[in-house]
Amino acid sequence: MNPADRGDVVGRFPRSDKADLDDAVAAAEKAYPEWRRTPPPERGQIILRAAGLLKQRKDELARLMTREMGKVLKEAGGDVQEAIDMGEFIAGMGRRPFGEAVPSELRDKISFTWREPIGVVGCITPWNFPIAIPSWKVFPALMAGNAVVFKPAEDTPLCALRFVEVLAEAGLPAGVVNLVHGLGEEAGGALVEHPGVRAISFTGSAEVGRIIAARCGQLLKRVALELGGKNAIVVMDDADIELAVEGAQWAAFGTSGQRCTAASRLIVQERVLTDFSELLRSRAEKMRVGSGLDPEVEMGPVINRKQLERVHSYTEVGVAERAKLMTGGHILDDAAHASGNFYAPTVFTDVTPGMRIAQEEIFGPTTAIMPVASFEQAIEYANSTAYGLSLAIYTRDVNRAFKAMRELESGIVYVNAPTIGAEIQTPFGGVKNTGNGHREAGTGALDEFSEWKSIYVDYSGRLQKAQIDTA
Ligand code: UN1
Repeated sequence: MNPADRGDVVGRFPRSDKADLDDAVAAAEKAYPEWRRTPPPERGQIILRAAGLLKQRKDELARLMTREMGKVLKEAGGDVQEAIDMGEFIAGMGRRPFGEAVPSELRDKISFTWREPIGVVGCITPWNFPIAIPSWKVFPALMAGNAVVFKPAEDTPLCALRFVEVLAEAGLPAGVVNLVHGLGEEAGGALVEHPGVRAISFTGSAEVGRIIAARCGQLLKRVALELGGKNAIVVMDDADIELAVEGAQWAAFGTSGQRCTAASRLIVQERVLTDFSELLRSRAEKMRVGSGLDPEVEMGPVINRKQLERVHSYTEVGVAERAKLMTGGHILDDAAHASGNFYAPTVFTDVTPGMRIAQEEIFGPTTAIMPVASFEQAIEYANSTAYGLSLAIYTRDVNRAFKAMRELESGIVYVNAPTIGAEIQTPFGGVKNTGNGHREAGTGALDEFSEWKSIYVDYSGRLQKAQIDTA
């Protein structure tokens, strides 16, 4: 259903079960040996063609995405663009070194490494970046020579289908990527359990990530997790305040706050607190909320009714915790909004680190201003959550900026830019409960999806003993 208009049915999709999943894995296992032997430059050609098709269809896919999951058209275009970028970037990897030549300690002996695929890998993706995130997983998995079973979120099956159609049209052999729709517990669970699937790459909530990690632990399966965030923007009193407010608005309310990189905390030094808060309030109150297909609209709906209620429940939590509600805090149910899942841009202030609204990921258009006295306190607050994905600082003091880069506990740090907007050529991921140490995209994009093989060749014609003959 279109989250901006629940009467608009976007499509009907199968609720696949274990039997469908078994078929998908069987198809992947069948296609794998041939794909594994396909030279990486040839794999790259297919990925590059897929990126080209995404480029041709960017506008059409963006419209479909907006209708399916709600983000405004410009952002949906950005989502498709991120997949195009990823495709072009990964395609080029097919002609780059796939290993290292390593000196041996012995004469007439050489060692080298190469990457090998893992086998059949499972990719489980969320609805908030319904084309970009699949591209971060599926393109590198393919480049590394794996076959894929792809289980997208049940809220965005159509974007996933279009993405896979593009791969087929680009010439990917049948069975190399297999799409399975359905629910997390059912289709996703069967994917995690399947003995033929050697690795799982999951982006979603920390709650589900924990369950998947526990199962993969028992099954000794590789698992890469990209989980939640409770990202913050620190605003120092020497910052360009208008720039900081503009950044905060974009990071808090872009994609209706439904990014794992969204700025749900704004840590502001006392001297600029009033100016910052008032400017943000007035910007939030002027935001046009509605269908993302309308070019005038700045913020779309949240994904579904359940999530809308969850977002509102956090407003109630914040009020009960005695945070001060500055603006928003309600479901928009006037005639223009009643048929969609719309929430008013919401700003709390006087928030302290112990409050739940300062600790838990809300995944909606709610942000919390936290006043601080000093730079040191700001860093302490920024690091005071279980997550560590994206943190930002606005300051014109170069010493503070560099100290922040070192002290902020997150996989991504921004200086004078908001917490959202990572580019695919840089590693993406976080520390602490945001994940389990893996990164997506960037120059290490293939790491998640490949095994290193170390090869030694002794051409001396005699037995040489490492560690012993060298003494
Ligand atoms: C996400 O929300 O899961 O940095 C990904 C960003 C985007 C990706 C967000 N490029 O905000």
